[in-house]
Amino acid sequence: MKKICVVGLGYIGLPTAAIFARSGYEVVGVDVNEKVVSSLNSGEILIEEVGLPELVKEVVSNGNLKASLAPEEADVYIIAVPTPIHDDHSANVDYVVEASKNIAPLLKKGNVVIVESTIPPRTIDDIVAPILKEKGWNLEDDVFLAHCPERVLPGRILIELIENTRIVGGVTPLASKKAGDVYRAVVEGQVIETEAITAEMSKLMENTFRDVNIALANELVKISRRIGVNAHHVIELANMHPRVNIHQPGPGVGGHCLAVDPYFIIEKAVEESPLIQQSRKINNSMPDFVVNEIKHLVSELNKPKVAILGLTYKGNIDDVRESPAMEILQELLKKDELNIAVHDPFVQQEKLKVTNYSLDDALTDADLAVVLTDHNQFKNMDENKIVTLMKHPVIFDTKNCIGIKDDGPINVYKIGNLSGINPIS
Ligand code: SAJ
Repeated sequence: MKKICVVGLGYIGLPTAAIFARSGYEVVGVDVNEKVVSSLNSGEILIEEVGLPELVKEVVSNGNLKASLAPEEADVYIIAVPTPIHDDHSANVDYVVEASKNIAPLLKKGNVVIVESTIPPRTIDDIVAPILKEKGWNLEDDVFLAHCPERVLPGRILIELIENTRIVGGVTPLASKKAGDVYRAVVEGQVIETEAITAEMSKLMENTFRDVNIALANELVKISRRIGVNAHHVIELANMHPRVNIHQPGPGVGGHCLAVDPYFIIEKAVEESPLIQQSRKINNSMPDFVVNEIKHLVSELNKPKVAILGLTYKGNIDDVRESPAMEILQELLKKDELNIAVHDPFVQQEKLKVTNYSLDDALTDADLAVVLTDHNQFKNMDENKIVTLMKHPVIFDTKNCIGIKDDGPINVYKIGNLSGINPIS
């Protein structure tokens, strides 16, 4: 049985550690956060992910998974620490560097080191490999280094960790093979071997593809407003073509992946990436677009009440990182003429500076309700209740997700169909 040391017990490291532990490996999970370590050792976790609490309880109680503040000697090391961005949008790989330095003294001949964190192209070859070489390790024959990017969707992590295809890019073909074999023991999807830089770039291009595609949809929203066509119908019809797949427009692109990863490519090839840069700008402009639309809609009302429905970066999760909804909220709160009431069924009150009202309280006497996240609760709202509670029953749906039709007593404005809309009076 092999021993695996997973460095970083976040959204990726923890489920990864748990899955290897479930398969019978001896796993030690490492984190700098004492609370994460102590709670894990008592079988508790601090993040939300479907099925994870039960799995962690099981593998901690059967002794296969334990947590520690420092890495331990193992056969395989998996680094899954965050790679945030600096204010200038360049990648901050400090945690990857620190993790590599911490494990370097523990290495033994035959060990496999895998970086799962999302990293700019050439990070494995130019930054991680030299750290291990500095300790005297020969990366041809003795220690096997590879990048294997995580590709899972929050909410489906335990399923996708097993089912998705994994790309394993080693610094040598043997490293790809050795790292690939680590995943082959637990992954049911394909495990494909390539070079480190190809693995780094393919991961970044997956998220960049979505970001650019969403930018196209968001640009269509603005064009549609100008020329008077319903962007949602346009996308629906265009997507009936077997080779067209335009993504959905919205209030912006959030999360720690799509809104971040394209910058990792841009920083390495500024002149060659105008399309990727422009797409980031378009998506970053959407919160302002939504704020302006809200201002327009309530411009004829005195101290209007605006109900903000949804704050997370996407539906049915509790994550507000890089959330365009949070940006929109911050902007609206600056406007004294507005009375803002927020409701998000997933976000805990302690994470917010404003009150998280119940849906009913947020809607009571509101002049406008703005849906910023496609939580299931908003898709199935009760029409009669809205009419009873709101002063003006008007909904601005920026996610094109609510079930309420525009032919009843409620005015529903969709983000892709805003041409010629008059302020509420
Ligand atoms: N969004 C749109 N329109 C769309 C789809 C998404 O505006 O048509 C917005 C969402 O509302 C959200 C943002 O984009 O604000 C990102 O959401 P997402 O569901 O596309 O992705 P993430 O960031 O939760 O996860 C992505 C996934 N990548 C791909 O699907 C290619 C996931 O598989 C990756 O593991 C993850 O990034 C990551 O960690 O890189």
